[in-house]
Amino acid sequence: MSIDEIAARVRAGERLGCREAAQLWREAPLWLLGQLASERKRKVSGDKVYYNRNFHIEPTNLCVFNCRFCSYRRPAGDPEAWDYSLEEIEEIARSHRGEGATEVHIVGGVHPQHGFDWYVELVRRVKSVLPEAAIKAFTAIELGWMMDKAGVDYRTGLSRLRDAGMEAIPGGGAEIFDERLRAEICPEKGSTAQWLEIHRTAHRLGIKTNATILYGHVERLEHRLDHLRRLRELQDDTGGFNAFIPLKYRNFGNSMSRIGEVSVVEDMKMLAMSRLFLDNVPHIKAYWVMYGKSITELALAFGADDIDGTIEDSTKIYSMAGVEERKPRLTLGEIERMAAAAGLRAVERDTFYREIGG
Ligand code: V47
Repeated sequence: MSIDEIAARVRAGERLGCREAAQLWREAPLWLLGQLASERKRKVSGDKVYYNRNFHIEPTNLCVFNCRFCSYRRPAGDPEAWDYSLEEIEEIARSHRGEGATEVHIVGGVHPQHGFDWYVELVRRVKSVLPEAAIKAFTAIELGWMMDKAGVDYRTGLSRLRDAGMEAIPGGGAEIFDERLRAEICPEKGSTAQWLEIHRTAHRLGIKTNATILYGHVERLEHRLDHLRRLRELQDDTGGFNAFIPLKYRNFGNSMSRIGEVSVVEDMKMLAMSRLFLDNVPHIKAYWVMYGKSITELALAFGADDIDGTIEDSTKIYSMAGVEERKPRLTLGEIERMAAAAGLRAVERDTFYREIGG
């Protein structure tokens, strides 16, 4: 098939197979990918760029796992390690009162000691301090570890967390689904099957989740497409994913640093392909903390319709992995200017993509 024929099929709303997607990736000019992805984006969200008012809580950077790409983990006793108590976490939540946050994103390392009840109590306390904010908490990897350790089945465990106030689950921990590569870059970590099962269970309980991919390391195009295919299949079954977030491997301060980082052109292709391949996931997020502000502006011309949120200098995962923005924070003015630069309109949303104000 020619690129023109594939492009015509995409425009007609036909689903891309892995083979056509690979051909598009290899042979289509960048401008065409941008055009197709933007057309698709406009069908879903018109001229809108979504953002929210949010901040992160990262309870600890101690972690039972040792992923090769991670720049964030520290061993116990290290001067750069932190391990907050429930009281300290409650205090962090309190310090953000009055900012108008509609979402608290809680993720951290997988703690060696805490039991399941500790996490339930964490959610309950943050929710009681900020009842108006939605809690989007714990990657499937953290969840799998805490529930397996406590001998709680996923349905029961997720229901208990939901009853305490956890309303959504972030997309982290997916990394790369190909089992051989996963064994290479994060050998101890929870499996692909576990990640998918926890998201499936959450969706069945009505809990919305996000999905990610970590790209730009040892994987090849076929692994990226395999990853997208597995997500598309799950989404066909459940419809529970709100957003997909391609995460570019950042190479500072981790044991895969020698690999280097992929180009911005590659980033744009990854965003466009995500938008085109994942025809059943409504939102593609260009996570500005990871790309930086100027690449995020460009991402808005390659199918992204969401940039994440104001952040309020509350996350260290990417500053420790070498991104320029050491104290990540976006003002509403900056967000509006970024959207306008791309010919789009900034729209505030909540965790569930309901529009706020306007
Ligand atoms: O799972 C860790 C990634 C993820 C590096 O759901 C790295 O709205 C690049 O998932 N280079 C956590 N990436 C972050 C995450 C996320 C972020 C923003 C929004 C949402 C959402 C989810 O960060 C990890 C891992 O894939 N990561 N180290 C690194 N050196």
